[in-house]
Amino acid sequence: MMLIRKSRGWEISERLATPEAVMLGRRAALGAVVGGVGSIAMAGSAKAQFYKLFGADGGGTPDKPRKPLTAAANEAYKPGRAITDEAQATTYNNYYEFGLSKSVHGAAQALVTEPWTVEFTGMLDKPFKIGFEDILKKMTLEERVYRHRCVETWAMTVPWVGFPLAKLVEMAKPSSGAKYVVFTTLADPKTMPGLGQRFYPWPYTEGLTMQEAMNELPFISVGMYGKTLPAQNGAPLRLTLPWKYGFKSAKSIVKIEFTDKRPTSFWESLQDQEYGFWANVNPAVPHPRWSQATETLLGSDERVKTQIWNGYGEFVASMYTDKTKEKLFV
Ligand SMILES: Nc1nc2c(c(=O)[nH]1)N[C@H]1C(S)=C(S)[C@@H](COP(=O)(O)O)O[C@H]1N2
Ligand SMILES: [Mo]
Repeated sequence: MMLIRKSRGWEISERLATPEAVMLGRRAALGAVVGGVGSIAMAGSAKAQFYKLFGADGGGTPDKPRKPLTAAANEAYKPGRAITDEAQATTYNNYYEFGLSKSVHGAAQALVTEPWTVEFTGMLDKPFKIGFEDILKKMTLEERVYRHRCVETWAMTVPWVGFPLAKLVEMAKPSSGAKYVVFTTLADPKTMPGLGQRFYPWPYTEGLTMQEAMNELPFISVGMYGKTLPAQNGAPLRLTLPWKYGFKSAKSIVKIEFTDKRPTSFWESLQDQEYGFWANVNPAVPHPRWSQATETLLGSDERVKTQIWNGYGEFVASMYTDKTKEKLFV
């Protein structure tokens, strides 16, 4: 199946550099299939179950229509390289809730994004819930072309439509004692077959310091390529943190919490030696199991040099000058 499929260039990098999926997920998924266990009801043959878990049926289901969503381009963040083909960016994904392969776009069409509510909780003036459409009404949309660098060494360049995370934080009015903001992703066992893998610490969570959250770069994306987000890229709203490894950019956010305790994220709680809190891109600091010196752009076979802070040092490096003892690049 997956292993004998003919690879295109960028899929080779997946095979070589997805050891976390290989080590943790795929083995666990195979166990689940062979053992017939799993918390979700899965009708059909073992093969169908296999495809469900891996999201390998991705090609079969076309994307739901996306609404046009355009906004004025903010030119302050020059990507310095060509925009990735939309077809690549929307068919080569990491969204483990829908399966462990890169081809989860079909499976992800089961995501229900209307209605969508985001809960604000923890250390803030007054906890509240707000509908996605009501958030949009309060925000001024802009387009930003950002580089994206996955810890697995693939990369892309995407025109996102959205608004600064700082605006959302301001709207929530966190209390002065809040030091971190934590993002929680939807975890719906009815539509997300990946949740059947009990091995993973669902729901997917990620966090930032308040200082990071208020920096100008963190972006809440609600669209890409002039349209609303496809399910597989994290509809209806996701984080976009261009100087950090991609796993920090949590998708399909349902909860935002302010706290004074540093959170432990999904990946950190699985393997803290490999996926830490900071996860800032640095070509000079290898992942424990592979080099981070170069990356493959989706749609190309070539490897190009990775830049420290993924090229965004002028905006973010100053936040870390007093943290030299921290594991900033894991
Ligand atoms: N909820 C959730 N968010 C997630 C992930 C995930 O599996 N689940 N994968 C992360 C990883 S590893 C990357 S590289 C990016 C991929 O975003 P993309 O599919 O839009 O390229 O999403 C991040 N956000
Ligand atoms: Mo990633």
